[in-house]
Amino acid sequence: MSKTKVVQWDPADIKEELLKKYPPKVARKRAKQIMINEATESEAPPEIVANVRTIPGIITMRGCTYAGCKGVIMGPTRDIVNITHGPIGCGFYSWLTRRNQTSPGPDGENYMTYCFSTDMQDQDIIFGGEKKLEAAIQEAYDLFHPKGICIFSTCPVGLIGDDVHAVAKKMKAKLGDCNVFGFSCEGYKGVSQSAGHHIANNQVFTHLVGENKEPRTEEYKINLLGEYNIGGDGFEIDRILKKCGITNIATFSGNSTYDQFASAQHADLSCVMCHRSINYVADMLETKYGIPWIKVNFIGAEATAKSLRKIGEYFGDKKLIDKIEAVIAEEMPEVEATAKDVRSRTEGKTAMLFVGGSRAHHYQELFNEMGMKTLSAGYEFGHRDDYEGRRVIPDIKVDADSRNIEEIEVEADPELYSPRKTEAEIKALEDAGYEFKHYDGLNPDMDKGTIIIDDLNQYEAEKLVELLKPDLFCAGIKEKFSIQKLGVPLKQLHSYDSGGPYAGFKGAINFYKEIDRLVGSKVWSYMKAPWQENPELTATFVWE
Ligand code: CFM
Repeated sequence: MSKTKVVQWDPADIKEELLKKYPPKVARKRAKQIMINEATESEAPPEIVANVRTIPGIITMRGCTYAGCKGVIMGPTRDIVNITHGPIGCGFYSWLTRRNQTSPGPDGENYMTYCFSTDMQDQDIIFGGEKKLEAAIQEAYDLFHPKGICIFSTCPVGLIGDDVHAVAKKMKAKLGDCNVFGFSCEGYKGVSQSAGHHIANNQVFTHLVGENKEPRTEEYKINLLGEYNIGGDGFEIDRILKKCGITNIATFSGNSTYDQFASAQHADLSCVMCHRSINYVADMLETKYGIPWIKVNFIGAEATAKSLRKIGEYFGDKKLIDKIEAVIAEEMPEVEATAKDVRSRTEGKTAMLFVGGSRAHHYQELFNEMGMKTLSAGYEFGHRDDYEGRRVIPDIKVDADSRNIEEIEVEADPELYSPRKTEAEIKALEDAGYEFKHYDGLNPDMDKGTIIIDDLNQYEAEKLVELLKPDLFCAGIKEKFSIQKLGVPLKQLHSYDSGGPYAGFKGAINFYKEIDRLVGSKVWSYMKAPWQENPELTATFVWE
């Protein structure tokens, strides 16, 4: 049975359909988070409401602040012991589910396979959990002697008032050779995991960055910010960087080590992959140490080549530029051959992408390379700048929820601040079209008339699929099976299902092949859910 596309829908009708079932107040709020790209109704580009609370009762795709801090930012670091202070479920469900891969390296240190938790019980909630936390830190130290121990607060910790920072300070002093610090990243602290990113970035910058003073003598030193090595993406990017002769001092934080964070101030350029989760660190590194930052994207072969060239142009050294061109020339033929092969089958197919804060944008590069069209996309927790570009940052309203997240004061370091380029050098680059601290966001890269939706929910996801019948839906595990039951394949762009890497050149090849198979398979459309085949089940109460 072939699927027929509903072509008669116009985006305004789709939006209306999505909102139709809501009570008026909910519909009014959601209407501001559903936008028709380049809407014709107004001259100015339309604004989207983002980073606001999910309406109670709605089944959101979002995660919590603890997940953003522990799971996303600190979780991928392999030689820091990450202790969850809270009930066991919080630690267990944030343990290895994100597929951030690690490779131990010559030191052999890798705590990724352990799940550390204080396993709070009722009595800890009543009498306080600080003593238990102290004991857990001591136990972890005695067993592993790690360079660092991080403590993550879950909801009950904030509710009962355990002071994780005081415990961390006390234990740091007691242990002497282990950096212990904590995060007030209770799950409820912000409207989504985005708040957790900010909290994590602030603490890492305060307690860790800059600690290793040992000078670095390598050439072309960069930091790679916002790359978390999901499915081995970071390994592929590191392979390419190494081949080009670029030194990656610190990745924040895929397969990273304590020492990488501690040495980040030695880099001469910060390259930001995931703008949402880490732009704070890029800004702080610039303010304190004088390291400029650029936006890069290693998702998509063309985007990878472009990002490498951007790094080359920054250093401006012919040796590096030539090497980068040689690497691109060597890697691209296989990519192009695979793209050409799959395109005969993928051209014109349609996709929808709803992922956290970056991937709903970045992955459109790969779909474009396959000739596929993105009908609708959005972030779970992106901010307006991730949609509309950084130019809107000064206009973003700071609400009570954002004010709840600590802003730290960063100043130029009296000894270590040294601008990597003179003002004249920066100006010359900018005059030639080079963009520092620049991100245009998702909207300009999407076609006119496509539908951009912030904080999509279960109901709207199913409705969208029903109305637009895409060939592929990209989201996460929570959405996977409900969408597939509608007959549409779902590719997980958080964990990559069991696949990856998808970054860089080899990753692009992997992605083309996998998506080709997914959109070419009719298996999901053959499936019938029991309720589609049989009349609705009825039942009666026993007393009737
Ligand atoms: Fe950045 Fe990420 Fe993402 Fe993100 Fe995430 Fe992730 Fe994501 Mo899942 S840091 S915003 S909080 S790119 S875990 S590796 S896939 S929602 S789009």
